[in-house]
Amino acid sequence: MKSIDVCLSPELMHLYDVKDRTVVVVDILRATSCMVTAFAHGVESITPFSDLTACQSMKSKGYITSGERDGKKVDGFDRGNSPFEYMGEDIKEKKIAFTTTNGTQAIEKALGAKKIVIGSFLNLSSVVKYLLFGENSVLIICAGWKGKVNLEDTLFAGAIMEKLRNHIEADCDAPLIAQHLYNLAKDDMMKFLSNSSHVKRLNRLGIQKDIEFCLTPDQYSIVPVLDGTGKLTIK
Ligand code: 3SL
Repeated sequence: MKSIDVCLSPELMHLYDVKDRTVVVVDILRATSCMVTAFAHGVESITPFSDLTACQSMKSKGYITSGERDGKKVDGFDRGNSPFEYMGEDIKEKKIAFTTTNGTQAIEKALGAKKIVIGSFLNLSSVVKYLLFGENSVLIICAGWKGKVNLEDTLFAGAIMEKLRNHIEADCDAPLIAQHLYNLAKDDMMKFLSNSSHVKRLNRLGIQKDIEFCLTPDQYSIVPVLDGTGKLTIK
């Protein structure tokens, strides 16, 4: 039977060997939710960057540049990190260079995995199917916040665990913790997360509607996958 593990913070990645695993990177609020939304609206590719300058330099190569730090759009970038910025006709068939505080850093930590895919509640069932029919064991990397654990990414890991529970074995207790939390939260995730650190942070920025949207399951049926050249596509 395949197995599943959950890395609750990118700082714990040294504990995991990913070379034979499919890694799901998740940053519910909001990086991976934005990426999934962008692909659902016709973006050709997204190249993730951990570094702001490297990301911004892609502008001269014809990329849309997306830059977020501490929840805010970075000056000089074309877009920030709200899913509602990735729903227009103007992003169709475009290439995006993307950098965020935690999400794109977590993707970098996953390099070396057999496969790297992007997860969010918006494409939850598609990710579940992808993992179910794939041959590899799984690691979910929760992007967290600057090395610290967060609730919303853990809930997503729990949702995956809950849906795959009859098909996959937990490697350690992190998937079980996530699953328990998800089962407590699933009927009203907004309420469950109301005291969470990043929801409070985003509420201070006045982006309540982003939070509600990012917690809505199954809006899109796609799974972005990182290719050998470092870009995400949905081929
Ligand atoms: O950390 C990240 O990658 C972002 O998703 C954070 S924020 O939601 O834009 O604040």
